[in-house]
Amino acid sequence: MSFPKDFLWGGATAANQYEGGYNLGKRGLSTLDAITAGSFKQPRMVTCKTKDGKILSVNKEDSLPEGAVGYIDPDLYYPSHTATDFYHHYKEDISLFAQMGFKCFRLSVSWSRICPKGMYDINEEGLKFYDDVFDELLKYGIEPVVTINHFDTPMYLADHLDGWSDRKVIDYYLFFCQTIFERYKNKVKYWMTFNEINILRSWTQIGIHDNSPCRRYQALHHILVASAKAVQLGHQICSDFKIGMMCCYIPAYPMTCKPEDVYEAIKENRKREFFMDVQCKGYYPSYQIKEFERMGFSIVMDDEDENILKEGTVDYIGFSYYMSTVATIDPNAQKAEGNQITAYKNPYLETSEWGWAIDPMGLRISLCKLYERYHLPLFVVENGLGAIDVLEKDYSIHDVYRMDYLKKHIQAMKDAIEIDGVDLMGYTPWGCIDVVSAGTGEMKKRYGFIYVDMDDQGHGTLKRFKKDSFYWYKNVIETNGEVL
Ligand code: P53
Repeated sequence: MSFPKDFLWGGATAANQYEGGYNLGKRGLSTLDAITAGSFKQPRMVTCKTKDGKILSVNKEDSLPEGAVGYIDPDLYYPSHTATDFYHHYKEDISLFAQMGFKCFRLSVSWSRICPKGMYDINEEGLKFYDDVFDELLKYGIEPVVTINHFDTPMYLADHLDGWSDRKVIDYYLFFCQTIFERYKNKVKYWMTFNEINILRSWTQIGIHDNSPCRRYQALHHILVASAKAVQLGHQICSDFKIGMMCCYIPAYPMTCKPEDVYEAIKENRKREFFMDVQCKGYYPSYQIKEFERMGFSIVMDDEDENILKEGTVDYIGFSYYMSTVATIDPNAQKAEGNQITAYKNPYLETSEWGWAIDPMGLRISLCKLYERYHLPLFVVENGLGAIDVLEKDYSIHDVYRMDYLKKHIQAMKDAIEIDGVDLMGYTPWGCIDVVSAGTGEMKKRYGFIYVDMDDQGHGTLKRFKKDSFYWYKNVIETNGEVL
């Protein structure tokens, strides 16, 4: 047997893509409530109002004019507002997860549902909602795995403080953490402080108006400090808590064995490892300090920060794994086509319809690398294939491609455990039920074992249907990964 007996099989989601109910239960707005849907070619846009009252649409990756505030245009469609409506379907959905035999379920809590302004304000109705959700999970013996912050910033903080560029947000985040740690300490044991910390940027995710590297890294410093403080606080509140970090891990291979390409890959990988180094080792690595020097800026730090980072290292590494990438110094290398992140095309790999390179071996390589570098338990908290599914007349969905993708990735994890001796805690494939895509805002980029009837414009009955992969994954869990 290769997977440990208590291996956490499950699935993963996030509030802004799944929950909906954006204006229900006294919830405050989040920055993500102001981004529209896009597509493979067309970026998602933020709608905002400038200081002189003009309404603008800005690419969600770009900077916003100084002082602009989030604005919701009643004539536009914003996918987060209903998403796939976990808010009203949680009982039904959790019973479906239980049918698949989930041991755990990863979700994020919406900060502005619990603290509508993100400050020292508490919304009891919001807290109660997650109480009900956790109780429902525990009823079936499903362990909640909670991402404290998954890409969302309360809009109030973005509008009034310029989000995470303001150091005060550390205290607001800590207050939020304290509130949920105390409230849910008997229901939740597994936490992650920030989703995909290494790709956080821009107003929609961290509430900053100016995305220049200097401003971004300053905000990220505050986030790193907040994460370290949250780890310490969580352990004080409950010594049983397991608090992890979460990184978007896309390993970069050198395109050739030319030493310059190898070095290029080292540089590319540092973009992820920097965040892991700080959160797992407790200090800024020297290569990053040198990089900041060359960029001509230094992070503004408080005296206590060094110590906070040192004392607040994480218990485990959660990471998402979808694809790998390649690095080269050759400017003529073939560029990858995709909706984000990957730069060059790996000639040995096929890609998803959204251009993401499919690479199960890359998962094994990542598991080995990370385990050898950090010696911490690993948790694959996202993985999966975004694909277009067809709902047949008899409501079946034959998603062979998805089973094929997952099968190969599970085999890779198995090999990493069995042959390489990696310590792996669990596996929660992304969007175990269909959710809105983070990158494109589409519904048609689906990951789930459960189909949700909803289209890119937000039309549909929201009815749930089991895909073929539902029955397949149920069997994987039942046999603890022995039958793929
Ligand atoms: P979507 C880019 C690259 C890898 C992972 O992504 C990413 C992103 C951001 O789009 O995000 C994670 O929905 C993220 C989830 C997201 C999922 O991957 O663009 O943690 O919120 O939905 C899949 O296909």
